[in-house]
Amino acid sequence: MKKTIILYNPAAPYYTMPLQFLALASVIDRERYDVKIIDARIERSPRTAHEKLKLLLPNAVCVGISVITGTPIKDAVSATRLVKKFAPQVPVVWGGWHPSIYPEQCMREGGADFCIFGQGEMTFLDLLSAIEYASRLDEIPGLAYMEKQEFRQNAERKFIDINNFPGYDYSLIPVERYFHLKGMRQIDFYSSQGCPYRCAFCADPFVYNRRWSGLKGSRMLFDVFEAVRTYGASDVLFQDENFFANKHRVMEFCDGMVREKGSFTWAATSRADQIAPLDDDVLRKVAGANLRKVIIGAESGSQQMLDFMKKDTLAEESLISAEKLSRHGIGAIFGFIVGFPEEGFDNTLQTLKTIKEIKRIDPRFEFNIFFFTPYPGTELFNYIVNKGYRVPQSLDQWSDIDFTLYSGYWVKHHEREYVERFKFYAKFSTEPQWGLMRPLQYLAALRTNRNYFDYPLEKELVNFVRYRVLHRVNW
Ligand code: B12
Ligand code: SF4
Repeated sequence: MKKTIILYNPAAPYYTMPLQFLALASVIDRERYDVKIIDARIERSPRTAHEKLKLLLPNAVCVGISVITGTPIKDAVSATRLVKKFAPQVPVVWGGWHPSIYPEQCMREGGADFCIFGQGEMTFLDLLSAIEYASRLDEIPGLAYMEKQEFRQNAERKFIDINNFPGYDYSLIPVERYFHLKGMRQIDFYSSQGCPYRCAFCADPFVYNRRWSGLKGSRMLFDVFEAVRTYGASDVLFQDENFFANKHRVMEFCDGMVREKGSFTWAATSRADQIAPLDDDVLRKVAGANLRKVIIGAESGSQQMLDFMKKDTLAEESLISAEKLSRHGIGAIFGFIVGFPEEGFDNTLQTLKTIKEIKRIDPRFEFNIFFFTPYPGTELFNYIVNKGYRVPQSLDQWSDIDFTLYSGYWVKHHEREYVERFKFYAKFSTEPQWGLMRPLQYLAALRTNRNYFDYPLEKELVNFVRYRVLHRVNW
């Protein structure tokens, strides 16, 4: 009987497909091992996920857990404890972004036996064979482990071009269940790894050392079409750090989409300085290849802040991108970050002004505003530590960072409240509304135009209906 490799994705209120496990599974010898993926995000409750985990343990060779910074850490720790309680002989391996940055903390405080840092495929494979044959651990690059209570971290593994890895086997996950939860037949796809840029708030330059590798255009086309055909998908969401990092590859994909008459739409990540310089011919081509939406890390409307965070873009590039995308009928989500220590509220206001200008160019464009969170492994994390700001110290404290509620303690209450109100009114005034909501929408537009957000009664009322009465998730 084949042994089982269990891959566990901790509970969190989202349901993108667990691509990290499809990546790991792609290199595992399936003649030899059964791969079982448990995604606690799509289970009825973490308890149901734990029950499934418990049932699989007797035949398990190891349990791999994927951990990103924030709330998922809590369930990663619970699942690890469960394994230790019911099958202490089964090693628990943590991989992903948090263990890549804090392997020692994840083992000492989280109970993991091994941590894999950086790209996971080959390190996991080597570790599996070391577990099976009790062979040496100190020769496996990319691995951290404990030896007689001592922390050991091996050398970094050489970054491998992802064209060397086989394609993903989506049959390992319940694709229809993800479609249902997403509310659309959307496949998540990962076509490149890493990123060549150096943004100071992002852990990518630390985890991948600014290396990047992308599937060649022809391979990407083949794998995407295969997944779309197999599952009858109508949309593809590229979850790459930076899909547009190589323009030539994007053009190859677009040519192929047109040639093969791909009828599905797609959305992908980008930067303002990648979209702004595109000329009309290129934009016509990507629009003709069914590009539905670009997710742009715009980050700030203030040049001073863009320079501070080493974004290496110009503030006006967001507006130029908006104008060009709108003209070619391509949708966009612009992401912004405010609330850096010492940002100064006038810089935040500059960002809000930019958002209004983007909305003026095309009211259908969406936006997100996040408060700066000092993610570990980033340049700005070190900067604020050196400046004497408090940051989480333990695994438990890292697990408390919540992605919508968190803002640095240095952000003044009234400034945070102003941004939250702006977010509500600017979104509400441009989203489709019906019936009784229409007069409120008119009021919201007036408020946004005049920057008047005092006494936000409509916000309270709408949120009461949305989250208390209709029980919608508050994003
Ligand atoms: C999809 C996605 C999401 C989804 C779901 C997250 C998930 N993974 O389930 C959503 C949209 C909900 C989301 C939300 C957020 N995300 Co997010 N997200 C991503 C994104 C774009 C893709 C993840 C993915 O599927 N990658 C593809 C796989 C193949 O790559 P991978 O995950 O890196 O896996 C490889 C290795 O890490 C390793 N590995 C990973 N897991 C494991 C497990 C084992 C056992 C082993 C051996 C190896 C291993 O091997 C894999 C193959 O090489 C990444 C960026 C990226 N492109 O990776 C950001 C990213 C993971 N998100 C990030 C952040 C910051 C967030 C938010 C906080 C954003 C925000 N400000 O609101 C929130 C909240 C997250 C939370 N705490 O709950 C950061 C994480 C930084 C960190 N220190 O943890 C990333 C890296 C973006 C970035 N560059 O900053 N996110
Ligand atoms: S924020 Fe985006 S562009 Fe900047 S380093 Fe991270 S992944 Fe790359």
